[in-house]
Amino acid sequence: MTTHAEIGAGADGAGIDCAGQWLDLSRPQVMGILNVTPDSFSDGGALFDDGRLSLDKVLEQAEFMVASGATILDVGGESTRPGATPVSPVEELDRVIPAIEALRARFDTILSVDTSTPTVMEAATVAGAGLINDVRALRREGALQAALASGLPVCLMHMAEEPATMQDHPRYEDVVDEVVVFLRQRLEDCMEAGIPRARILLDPGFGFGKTAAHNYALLAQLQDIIGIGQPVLAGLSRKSMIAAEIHRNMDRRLPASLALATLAASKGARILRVHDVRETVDALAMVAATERYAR
Ligand code: 8Y7
Repeated sequence: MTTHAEIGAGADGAGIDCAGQWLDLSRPQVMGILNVTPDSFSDGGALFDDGRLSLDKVLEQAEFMVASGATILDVGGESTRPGATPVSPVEELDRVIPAIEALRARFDTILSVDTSTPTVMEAATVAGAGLINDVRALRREGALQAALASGLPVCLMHMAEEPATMQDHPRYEDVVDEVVVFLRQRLEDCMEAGIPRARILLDPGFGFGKTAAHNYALLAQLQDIIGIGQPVLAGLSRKSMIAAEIHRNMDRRLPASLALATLAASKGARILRVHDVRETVDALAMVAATERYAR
C-alpha cells in the first residue's frame, strides 16, 4: 500500500499527513490564527475574559474560521511580537493545551501548535495537534528531539535572533541568500536527526528580524525559497511591512493583507497564515482557479 507520506510534496496530488489527517497541498490552503495570548501583535487578548483565557471565545472564533474554509488552525500561547516578554513553559502549557483539547473535541480541522517549547510539543501531540509550527525552527534545546518523537510534520521558520531583540538592527548582506542558506541547513539538520523530508515545511519568516525592504525582497524572490523543494508557508497577515508602504493601522490592513497573500500564493506558497480567513479563502480561490487553466 502506498501511503500519503510516501507521495510527499511536489507535483499535483501533493500533501502532508498530519497525524492521520490529510493536508491537501495541491492548492493554497488557509491557516487561521488563534492567539491564546493576552498580548499578541495584532489581536492581543481578544480571546480573554477578565484576564483569563475563554475557551468559549476560542471555540467561537474557531467555528467562524472553520466555517469560512480554514483547513488548519494555528494555536499559539507565546507572543512573538517584537520586544515581547518570554512566557514560562508552564504558562504556555496552561494556555495552549486546554485550547487544543477543546478544539480537537469539537472540530476535524488540522490543529497546528505554534511553539518552540519541547514540553508543549509533547503535550500538544497527545492533545491532538497535527502540526508543529516553530518560529525558532526547532533550535531550542530538546525541540528537535521532541518534534521527531511526536511524529508530526513541522514548519521551520527563519528568524534572526530572538523576538526581544530581532528588530533592533536587522542586517543582511543578501537577505534572500541568507534565508535560503539557513532554511536549507535546518532542513538538513532535521533530516539528519530523523525527521522525514515529507514532514518538513519551510517559511521565510516575514517580519522576524527583517526591515520592510527585507520582507519585500523575500516576497519578490519567494521562488528561491520554494526552490528548496519543500512546501512553503507564508505569514503576511497585517504585518508592519504593510504600514511601511501605506501607513494603515492594524484594523485597516485587510486589503493589503489579501494582496500579499495572493502574491505569495501565486508564487507558489501553499499555506497562508492569516487572521481574516473568510476573505483570504476567497482571494486564494482566484489563485486556484487561475492555476487550473495554466498550461
Ligand atoms: C508567523 C508565525 C507569527 C509567520 C509562521 C504575526 C507564529 C506574528 N508569524 N508562524 N507566527 N510564520 N510559521 O504577526 O510568519 O502573526 S506571529
